Amino acid sequence: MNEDRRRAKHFSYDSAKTYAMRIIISILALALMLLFLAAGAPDEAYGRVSKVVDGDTFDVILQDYNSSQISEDVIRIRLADIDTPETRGPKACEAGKNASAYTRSWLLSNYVFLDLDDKTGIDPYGRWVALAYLSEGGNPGRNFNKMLVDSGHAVIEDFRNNEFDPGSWWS
Ligand SMILES: [Ca+2]
Ligand SMILES: [Ca+2]
Ligand SMILES: [Ca+2]
Repeated sequence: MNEDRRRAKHFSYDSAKTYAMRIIISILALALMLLFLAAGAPDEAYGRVSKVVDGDTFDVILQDYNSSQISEDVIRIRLADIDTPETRGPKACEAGKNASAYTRSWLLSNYVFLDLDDKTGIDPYGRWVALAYLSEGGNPGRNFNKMLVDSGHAVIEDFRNNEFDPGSWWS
């Protein structure tokens, strides 16, 4: 083999290696992106809880948001895929009051990060369906929907028409 041919062979081996590297990097980037999408977006809105209506419903004074669908400064949140006992009407009970007290103690006057439901948005009662995360060190911390279930104040009620999957909260 003369010198030129040897160099040519060497070159094609190197470029094949580079090409393979590029493919691997692309696959890794795609996997990361999918992971990010699956993990949700806890920073779609951020604000301070001004009122707790009951265990799974409260108002947030928005400080920041990146959803073009929001047009108000104060939005009502209905925590997604869970249900706390009632505090009003014929089904009102002590457990409903306890759930409200739990939510009030964790959230009232505190800041929350919100992952709003991109599929259903505002429900028929004018409430944003969402996951709420405690603000911990200025970042999205614990999933409050999950905390309500773990503390026994709420049960899972998985609506299939929204973007959330409660099964993933414990994985
Ligand atoms: Ca309820
Ligand atoms: Ca979302
Ligand atoms: Ca769901």
